[in-house]
Amino acid sequence: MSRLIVVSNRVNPPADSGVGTAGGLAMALAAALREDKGLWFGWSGNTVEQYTGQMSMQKVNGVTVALMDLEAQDESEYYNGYANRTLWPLFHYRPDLVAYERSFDEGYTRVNMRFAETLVPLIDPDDIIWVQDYHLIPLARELRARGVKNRIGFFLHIPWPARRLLATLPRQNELVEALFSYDLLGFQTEDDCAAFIDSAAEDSRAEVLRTGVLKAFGKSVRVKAFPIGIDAVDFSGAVKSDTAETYRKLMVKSEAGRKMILGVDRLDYSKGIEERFAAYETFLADNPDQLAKVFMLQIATRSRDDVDSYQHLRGRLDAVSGQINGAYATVDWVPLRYVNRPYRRDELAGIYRAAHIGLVTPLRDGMNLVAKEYVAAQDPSNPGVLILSQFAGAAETMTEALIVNPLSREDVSEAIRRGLAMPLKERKARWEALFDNVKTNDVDRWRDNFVNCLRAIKLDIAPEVSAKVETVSS
Ligand code: GDG
Repeated sequence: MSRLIVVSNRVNPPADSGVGTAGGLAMALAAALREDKGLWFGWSGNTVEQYTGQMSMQKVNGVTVALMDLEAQDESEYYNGYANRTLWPLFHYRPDLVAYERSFDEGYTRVNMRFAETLVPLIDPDDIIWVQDYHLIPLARELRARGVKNRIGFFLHIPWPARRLLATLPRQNELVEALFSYDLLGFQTEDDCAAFIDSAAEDSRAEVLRTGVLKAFGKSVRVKAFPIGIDAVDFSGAVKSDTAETYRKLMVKSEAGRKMILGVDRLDYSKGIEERFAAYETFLADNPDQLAKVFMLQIATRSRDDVDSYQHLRGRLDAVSGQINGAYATVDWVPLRYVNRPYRRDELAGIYRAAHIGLVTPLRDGMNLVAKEYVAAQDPSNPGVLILSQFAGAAETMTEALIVNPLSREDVSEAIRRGLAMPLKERKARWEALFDNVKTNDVDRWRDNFVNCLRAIKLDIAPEVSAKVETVSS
């Protein structure tokens, strides 16, 4: 079978269950590549004075990786610039935070060319190439320009924005056109697929050849939703570990009979942490009978510290958490525990299990794996309640959660009240349906569905597309 090459911005295969602190993407890819004996290519995270195109090959936690270094200017223009100051806020519906700078755009193109130049010598004719996420949208175009004919797929981990929003991006058509150099485009949800098709059809005059197949710029591409899942087997191992049990007990002890409302996120404005704090404050204000009977634990691990909007957010969260505790704390009760240090995966599993409510309220999120991990960590005989934002991709399938509008303090506050009072029978019924979904639609299924679809593409689509093209030209 053809070899799989995964390309992503950063390459950091986490160790097996328990010890990692990596984000959703890293966990998902490492799990996929360990089984598939593939190659993972990307940026080492290091910068050098001058880019040389050299690469180091090594085995990291059971995965073969090829790493290249970039220049400091690349890091600031491509990574901290176009990827995280332009595309990330725009795709998460925060045009107010978007920076449009020509140098970012140039850095983004330059780095994608560097990725292509360095990767080309590693590609065998039979390989299939799977490119990950918004950092690398133009990569297939650059590979094609260097003669690569292999099947290339792209998966977007974050939402695709509505057409009118995308239209605010200078040269947005170039971005859409670049996506037509792929054979397969994967999105997290049906909603994202529809938004992409809308952008392509309305602004790039793409033609829908048949369901999920678009043609524009003389090329055709298959578009499909592949909702990502967690590594359910690995995670259930973490849940059963001694460390998880130690942490569960530690949390139960520190709860002292109180109910715990838990949030776990990368510290990012898209996760709605400040709005969540505000909703919790409303809950405390509206439910005086609950004071000292509950507390919230928010774990928010720092990320993208070099980007100013993240520094600003950190300051805001420090202030708001301080205000809530200042207003409500008593000598023997702290209503909000706000923690910035990361926890190991197995420690986190124990913390999830001890929580009565999993509060997952992003303002926008491609999927959100925390919602799935929370469900997977619950005790089947006494599960907690998941409260989930309607704007997380996960809400498309996790319909048995209490679905809320994260922008409405009242909505979230009422869901907290309802979740805390929910009878065991209802908690079990909701959890069973959710867990079934998390277990079945796991990361293996996500990988297999995408890779199989990409492998099948020549057989599946090419004849039909060429037939159509012939009809048109004759
Ligand atoms: C992107 C998309 C999409 C968090 N704190 C700790 C820790 N985490 C882990 C969680 C979870 C992961 O980070 C976060 O995953 P999410 O899916 O919630 O969010 P992003 O990092 O923004 O991921 C997202 C995902 O890609 C996959 O496609 O779902 O929408 O934005 O796994 O557990 N892990 C450990 N310690 C922590 O303190 N070990």
